[in-house]
Amino acid sequence: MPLPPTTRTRLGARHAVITAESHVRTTLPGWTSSRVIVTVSPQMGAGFVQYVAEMEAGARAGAPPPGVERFVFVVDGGVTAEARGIGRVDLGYEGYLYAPPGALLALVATEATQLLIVDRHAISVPVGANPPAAIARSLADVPKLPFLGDPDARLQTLIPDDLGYDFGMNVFTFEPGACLPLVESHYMEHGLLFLQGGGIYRLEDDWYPVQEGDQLWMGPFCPQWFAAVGKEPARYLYYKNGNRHPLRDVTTVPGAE
Ligand code: UGY
Ligand code: MN
Repeated sequence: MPLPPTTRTRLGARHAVITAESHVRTTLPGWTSSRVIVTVSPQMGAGFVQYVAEMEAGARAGAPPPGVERFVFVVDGGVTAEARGIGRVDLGYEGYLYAPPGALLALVATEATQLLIVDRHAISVPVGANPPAAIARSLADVPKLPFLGDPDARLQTLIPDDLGYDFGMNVFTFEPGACLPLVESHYMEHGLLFLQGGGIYRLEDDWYPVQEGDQLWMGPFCPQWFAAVGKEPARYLYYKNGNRHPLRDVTTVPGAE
């Protein structure tokens, strides 16, 4: 009898590791010729949805639900996007787009394409702040800045650190052996995709080997630390909510009350 299959996927109280061998594909309303793999969602306690979309050439993305803002990152392939404020733009490898609620008019794959998408309910903009504007850019054009003074751990900030935006998307690049300078614990959540290389991630009291293609969820206050292991830099893309009072940006982790 064949042994049952195994997986590196793990679900903890305030974190998750989701790896490729456990992916299950589905469809979402409005998407054509596409399959999606939802890896982070409110069903596990998260305050946002993260998913991979696999699109055939010519496939169209469904519109975000009302009141939902969207971040799109091209992992592979390319898309043509149309959004209020930026018109029509082409996004290639590691191009990205942010669209506030109601701003994304079209997203069409120009070839076989894989996207990483984050959707979340937008929280109203504080009095005095500017409303968020759509953004389309290439990751290669975003400066890499040392994180807390460490030139071997560099951060790219994809969405402006401006009160109009209620979340950020960043890319961290760690040279082999570099690590986070502290075990962080914060009310903000993360959704994460490894783009390159790998290392060891501490999440709560568990330690995981992680590599390209793996996705993580870190819920509120999940203790977290990372060290890059291997002969190439480790790079990851991550979501982080912020810029809103925590009473207006509440994530409910099941069983945490
Ligand atoms: O921005 C952050 O909180 C980041 N340093 N966290 C992380 O990489 N796990
Ligand atoms: Mn963090």
